Amino acid sequence: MEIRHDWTLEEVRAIHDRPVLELVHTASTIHQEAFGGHEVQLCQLLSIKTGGCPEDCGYCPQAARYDTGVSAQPLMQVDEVLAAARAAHEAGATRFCMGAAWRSPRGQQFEAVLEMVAGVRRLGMEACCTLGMLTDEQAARLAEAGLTAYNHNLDTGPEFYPDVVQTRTYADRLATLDRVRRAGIRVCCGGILGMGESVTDRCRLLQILANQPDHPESVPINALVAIEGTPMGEAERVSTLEMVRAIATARLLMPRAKIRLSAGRRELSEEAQLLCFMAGANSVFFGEQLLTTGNPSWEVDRAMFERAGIQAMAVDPSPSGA
Ligand code: SAM
Ligand code: DTB
Ligand code: SF4
Repeated sequence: MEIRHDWTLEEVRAIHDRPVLELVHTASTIHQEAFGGHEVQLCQLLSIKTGGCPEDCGYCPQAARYDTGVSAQPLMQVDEVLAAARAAHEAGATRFCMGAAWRSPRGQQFEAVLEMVAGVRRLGMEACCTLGMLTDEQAARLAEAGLTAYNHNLDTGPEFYPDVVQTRTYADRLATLDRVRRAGIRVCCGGILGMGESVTDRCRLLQILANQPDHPESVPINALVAIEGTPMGEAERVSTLEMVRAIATARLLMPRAKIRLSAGRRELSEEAQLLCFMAGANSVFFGEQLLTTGNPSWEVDRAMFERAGIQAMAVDPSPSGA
């Protein structure tokens, strides 16, 4: 198993385009070597601040400028968030991910998020946040509160990014990822398939992730959930094989990362999901709600894992913020 940070686009593309059964076999072998089994991490997601976002991400139902039926809500109360985290913990989730529809966090609201993070950690769960762009000081304070990981997706390759988002740049995204890393917080960074990007754009995203000085600890691979009212409302659904190729390529490039089969699982059959796990996915969002859209229920997922003999992954025991 080779850990590299110097992949060329041609090498990434050659891996991505291998005959799919050979690609899945290689990814599965590397997965076994890196993890010594096949457990799946269960992460519960909660939208702590929904809608009304000033950004213009072309896929997002929470951007204020698109008429998607999602209304702007205030930030949830700390005790409501911790009650949801407790319920997720009891249902078997080990990581709690809090998402906010912000360009970047501010003022008293940021202080409340710090309390949420500390409260989730006290429950014995890993805590993750996705709050938009951060300053160095905000990253340091999140680390101090015990944040395990920060989610900040690059979404696609840099050449296609301006077609998806105009209110910020790829460089802005990379700068926040750098600040998170320097604060000692683990990085959760991935993308979306099915936005009209080319295979080259997908390979560019994976190349950039794999060539970071440290690989992200988590790599979410989302299938676009096409939302009416957004510029991508009519996009065609991504195929299982495209998901499998992206996941297997991510596994080969970043052997030790947790690859998360993220949005879009409701549209995948049990067999399609198992193929994704065979290709190296070992993390999912757990619970019937993502942020504003649906996901398989706890019961449906537990039954699938039981049938497949897949165990839930334990909480990572390394110290908070490490
Ligand atoms: N506002 C913050 C930000 O953009 O970083 C955090 C929340 S944002 C909703 C988190 C991620 O969800 C996005 O980066 C995007 O990758 C993903 N996402 C949003 N809408 C989606 C959709 N319709 N389908 C798939 N993934 C989506
Ligand atoms: C990620 O990569 N996917 C999650 C999480 N990080 C924040 C979000 C998926 C959102 C899907 C659309 C919705 O539910 O609003
Ligand atoms: Fe706002 Fe995040 Fe949605 Fe973009 S993805 S519009 S930043 S909530």
